[in-house]
Amino acid sequence: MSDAARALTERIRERAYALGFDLARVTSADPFPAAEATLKERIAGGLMGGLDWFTAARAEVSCDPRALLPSARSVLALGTFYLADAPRNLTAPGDPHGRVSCYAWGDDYHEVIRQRLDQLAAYVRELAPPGEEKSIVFVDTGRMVDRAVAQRSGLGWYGKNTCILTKGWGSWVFLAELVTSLELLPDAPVGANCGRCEVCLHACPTSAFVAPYVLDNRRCISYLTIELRGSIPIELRPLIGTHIFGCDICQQVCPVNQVAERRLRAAGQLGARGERLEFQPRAAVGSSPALIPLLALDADGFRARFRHSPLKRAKRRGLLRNVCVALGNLGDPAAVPALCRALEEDEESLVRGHAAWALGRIGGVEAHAALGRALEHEDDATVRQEIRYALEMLGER
Ligand code: B12
Repeated sequence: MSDAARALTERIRERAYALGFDLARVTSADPFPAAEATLKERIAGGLMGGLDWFTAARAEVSCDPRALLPSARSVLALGTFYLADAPRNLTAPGDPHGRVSCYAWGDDYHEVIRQRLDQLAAYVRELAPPGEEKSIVFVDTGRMVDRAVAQRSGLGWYGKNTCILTKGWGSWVFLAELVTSLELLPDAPVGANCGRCEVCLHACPTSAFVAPYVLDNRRCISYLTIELRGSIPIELRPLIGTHIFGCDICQQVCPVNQVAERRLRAAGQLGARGERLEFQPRAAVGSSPALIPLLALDADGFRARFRHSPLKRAKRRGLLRNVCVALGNLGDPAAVPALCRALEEDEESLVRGHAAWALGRIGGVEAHAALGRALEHEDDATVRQEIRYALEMLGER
């Protein structure tokens, strides 16, 4: 590796830090055969169930940087710390609140990081002789296997919960990449691992970990509350608790994260003064939003409230479905009038069906009456089935 490549790598790394990235490591643009084999195995085994876009063909492309940029020589792996301090649950009797995963409290990271990546790519272009450099950037949605890149570049190591853990920031980092035709100096992977610790595997309320490093997507609360478009399987609903968008449990219980959080707090990088403004809870989202008002959101209200927030991904129908499940799990009778309105008036059958389930869980005279009324005029077969199930739940009490 020439001194010029070494110097170039350092300049790009420095600029990445100056732009707000917290970690920047380099790996070659060689393929990731082990990741490709794992991805294909998981897809074939149904563990990526529900993510129809995650096909074997996609796995091949995402594990080969040169399939994405034929002239690629290096990949710059980038990490951005996002944890912020905020009350996680504000629920009080008569005022039920839900939980939002902390990656979604602030501005949408895709937008924030994309801007920084574009600035970094422009800088890299300036450094290279005209016409000689090509690069592409990725954050999350791109066809790049983010965690495998992070692991090989030494940005972090695989935790048993499948998240990439880093020395300074725990797993509270977003991953992104710049794939470039420039020759940069590669870093070595880190030797760390989870040892005998399996805390995360046992903490998952839905038992989504089939084994260490193996997640069954179909049981993960993050999938169920963000990516799943249809009905949440009835047997999993009680296990979701008050999560209305994503879940952090397998990260919160991780001892590596707990040590990192304590260290960051002591160093003033976590807590009132040290946090990144962009990932602080937005007023419209917060870390623990009141649930009853969310049920009253119409399409325009939803768009306005979640415009630059990751929550928009769930769409109105998905978020209100989750709100119903959380209210059913909390069992607070204060939610009954709003749930009755959702059952009888919401335009989305998905929301009406989950409102029925929640009313069945909470019970009471008003809930019972609304379910009976709805059964008389509901046309949708799935919602009718949900209502009958809810009435059965009430009958069993
Ligand atoms: C699909 C997806 C999901 C799916 C998960 C499906 C799945 N089983 O992976 C769902 C919607 C459930 C999800 C949830 C979450 N996600 Co997501 N997700 C992705 C996405 C788009 C692809 C991930 C992927 O390739 N999965 C395929 C599986 C097979 O990969 P894997 O689990 O990493 O498998 C590797 C390891 O298991 C390892 N391995 C296998 N066996 C063994 C054995 C040993 C001994 C070792 C050491 C390693 C090892 O090799 C595999 C291949 O690399 C990436 C973005 C991207 N473009 O990469 C973000 C990404 C992984 N998600 C991210 C985040 C933040 C989350 C959530 C924390 C969000 C939340 N709070 O709700 C949760 C975490 C859940 C969890 N424990 O993984 C971050 C993770 C950052 C990090 N520090 O790791 C990413 C990288 C997005 C980003 N750009 O920042 N996600």
